[in-house]
Amino acid sequence: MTEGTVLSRVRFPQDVKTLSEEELVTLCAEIREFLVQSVSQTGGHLASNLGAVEITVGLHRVFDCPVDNIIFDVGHQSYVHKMLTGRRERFSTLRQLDGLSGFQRPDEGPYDPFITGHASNSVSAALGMARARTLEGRHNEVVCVIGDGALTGGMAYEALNDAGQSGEKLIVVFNDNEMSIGKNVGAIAKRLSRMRSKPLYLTLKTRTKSFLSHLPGGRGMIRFVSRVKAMLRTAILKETIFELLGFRYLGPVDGNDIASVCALLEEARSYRGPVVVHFKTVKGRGYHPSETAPREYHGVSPFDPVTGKLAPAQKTFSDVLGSELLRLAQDDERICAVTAAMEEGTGLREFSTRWPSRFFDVGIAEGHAVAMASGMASQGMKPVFAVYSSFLQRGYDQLIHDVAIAGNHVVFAVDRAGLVGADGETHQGAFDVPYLLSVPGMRLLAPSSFAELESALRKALYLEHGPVAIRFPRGGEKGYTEDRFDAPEVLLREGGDVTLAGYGIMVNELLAAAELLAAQGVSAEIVKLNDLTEEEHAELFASCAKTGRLVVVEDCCAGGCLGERLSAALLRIGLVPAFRTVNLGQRFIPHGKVEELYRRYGLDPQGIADRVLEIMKDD
Ligand SMILES: Cc1ncc(C[n+]2csc(CCOP(=O)(O)OP(=O)(O)O)c2C)c(N)n1
Repeated sequence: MTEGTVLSRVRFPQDVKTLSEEELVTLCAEIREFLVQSVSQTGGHLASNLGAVEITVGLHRVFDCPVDNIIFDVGHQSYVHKMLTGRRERFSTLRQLDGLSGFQRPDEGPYDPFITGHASNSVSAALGMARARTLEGRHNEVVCVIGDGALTGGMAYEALNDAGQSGEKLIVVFNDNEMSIGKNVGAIAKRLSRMRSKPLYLTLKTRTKSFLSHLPGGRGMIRFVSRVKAMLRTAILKETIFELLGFRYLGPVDGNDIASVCALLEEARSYRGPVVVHFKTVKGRGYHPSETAPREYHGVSPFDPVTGKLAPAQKTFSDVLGSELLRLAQDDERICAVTAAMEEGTGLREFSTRWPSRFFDVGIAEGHAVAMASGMASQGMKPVFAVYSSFLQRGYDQLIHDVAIAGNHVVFAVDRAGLVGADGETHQGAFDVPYLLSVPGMRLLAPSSFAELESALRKALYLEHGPVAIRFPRGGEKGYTEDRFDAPEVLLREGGDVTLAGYGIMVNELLAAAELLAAQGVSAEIVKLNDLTEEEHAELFASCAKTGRLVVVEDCCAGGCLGERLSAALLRIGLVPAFRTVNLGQRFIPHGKVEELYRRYGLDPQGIADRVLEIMKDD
């Protein structure tokens, strides 16, 4: 599609620098067309990238990557950056196994200076790089691009606070579209949008800007006018939060106007210390379906680019969590739902409209969410914090310090536990089992079906005390749809040759593996574990004593997995079956389809069966 276009001539940042201003405008339009076509095939983060086209083109016009470092916060909006840094031809592989990542990854080349995926760390990383640059006497620029959503995360303020007094030359590009995944929340977002709407602070009109930029010395005039505007703003509106923190503040300017973007970035480049450049952008810009429904097009599966029609959603574990919580909240006014900017993803949308006073979106602030929920619990409320497994990593200290030591009754609905697929390393829920099992007093439940998730939620809210986590996977249930959650462990299938133990969604792989083994004359017994914290394993140990062989299958990392605990427990009672674990190992799991990853890492039925046959050979 790109032949004969401006885009076809642009492969690397230096190509952006040779274009005329008109060609830059054309380039931005062609990039949008490419993005829509490409993401409609692979799926990915569409709306965020469409909104950041001009900012990214402007950055590559003004700065010199890879000598200059550009870090995109979260990195979900780095597609245009990838296109302009030699990776456009690989876009059909985006988020596919062994293909391009949907986030920045240093192993894709020198243009991605830092790993990204979790929000609000870009200012910290950029400041670290700036300090290293200064210590080594280099003179390259360090730039980070951060959205207003990511700016709800406390880590960003810790970094701004540090950077503001550091004197380091650092450029923070603030991409303000007033959206996180959904509507952005919080006092700072409100204040910034109020500031944007004051007529005095609106950018120069595009026509004036392009008129000025065509005059000799016009760019200097643009810089002069923006400086005067900044002074006026400071005089009338007082300081922005950025100025209070020690940054020079430029903007706000229309971030979807390439001439304004380039002019302001050039100005930022000319300053010595830390600078914030504030761009106002439209999420989903330039593609009608995403511009009118940016929340729905934040992250998409493959879709029809002509109509924009998205595939109908399948029922997921998140939906079930949301609907059961809604139902329980009807009869119990103590139930509250907490999310860290993931209302949609965690199935809480309906809850938020039905019970707005008991719904709390705290922004991308998982640590705060955990401590806040614990505060509620300390006063007798029943908070349920619905959070992705990998994002709860951010709240680990709060989990121990603010919840577990006091034993407050907070329920953690740990969504996206296990492999999530296309988002890759940063998002795989590979660590929750070890990090939750290690917390004293924590209960960890692992339902395998929709019905069991409902039972687990009721159990967590009404039969347990202290912190309780329920881990469940991304997507929907598979063949196993029963509800056998009334005991800590259950015998799912009888057999005499080997015991297979597992939990959650992996139970489906165990059942299929048992069928494969049966075809080879091996009879497998399956013990399904519902409560991973339970220390009594009457059923499991009896099974091991019978078969003399145990294989524990888990969709979590190896270190600290349940298999390790079970092997220690078996040793303690002097029962020593032939033993193997099947899990994700001590590695970071890349992006790809979950089934492909199961296959690659031996968690699919064949992989499990092979492991069993291996221990049978040991006899
Ligand atoms: C720690 C963490 N929590 C949650 C998320 C999920 N997440 C990805 S993008 C996003 C919204 C980011 O909003 P913003 O920074 O404004 O970028 P935009 O998509 O609007 O361009 C969220 C909540 C994440 N990546 N990291």
